[in-house]
Amino acid sequence: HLKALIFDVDGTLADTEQDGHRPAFNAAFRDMGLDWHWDVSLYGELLQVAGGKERIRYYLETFAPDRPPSPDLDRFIARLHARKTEHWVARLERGDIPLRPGVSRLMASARRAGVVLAIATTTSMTNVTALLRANLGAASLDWFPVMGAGDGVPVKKPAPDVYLYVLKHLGLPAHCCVAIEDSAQGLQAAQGAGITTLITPTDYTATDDFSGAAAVLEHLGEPGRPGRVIQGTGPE
Ligand code: XBP
Ligand code: MG
Repeated sequence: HLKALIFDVDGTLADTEQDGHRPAFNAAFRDMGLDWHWDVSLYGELLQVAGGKERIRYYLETFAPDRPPSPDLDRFIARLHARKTEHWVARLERGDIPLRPGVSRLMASARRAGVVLAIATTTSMTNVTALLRANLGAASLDWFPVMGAGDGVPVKKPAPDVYLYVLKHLGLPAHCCVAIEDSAQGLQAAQGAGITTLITPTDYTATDDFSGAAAVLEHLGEPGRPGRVIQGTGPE
């Protein structure tokens, strides 16, 4: 019996990466006088690393651009990432990042059916609340009694920590919940917590390995715009 729907955020609620997070990172680089630029294809590679701060660190280590002048790398990354978050929130507040098809409708019908909504994301609480507020209004924050965010758990996705955190705080066993994700990292995290997972991929994650997903759907559908079933039989 379904008791809770647990939503990933980036890629699942909205197609946030290419025209949201990516330009926000680039704007932060400019602000801090760095001549780095993450184009669409490089960003696709960097998405293998979940978490913005972790992604910056990986970029530094792998592509070895000039090391930042600061002797304290952690502080430098934190400052750069905070700047990126400001750009991201500004972009959301301009209404630049809409929800994907069917997201709002599914949330509404789940709520009517008494199914609890929750969030399990790698991004920060600031970013989640800004996305929800911008698209669904401030009252929507009350629809989610439990929100698990990246910095609130020891290890980010693909580790199951954030899903285990959400299950614990919902007080529900995994078999009463369904997770909705867009990436292989997210799928692994949800599966690691024993949760049945539905996938709606984005352009960046279209070629990910989704074996083990209950179904892979083009999107969550909208009246007159049914989502194509890519793998599996689709939701029953
Ligand atoms: C999304 C992420 C995030 C965003 C950037 O993963 O990996 O890092 O790209 O957000 P998921 P921050 O969809 O699995 O939650 O810069 O705030 O980390
Ligand atoms: Mg995602």
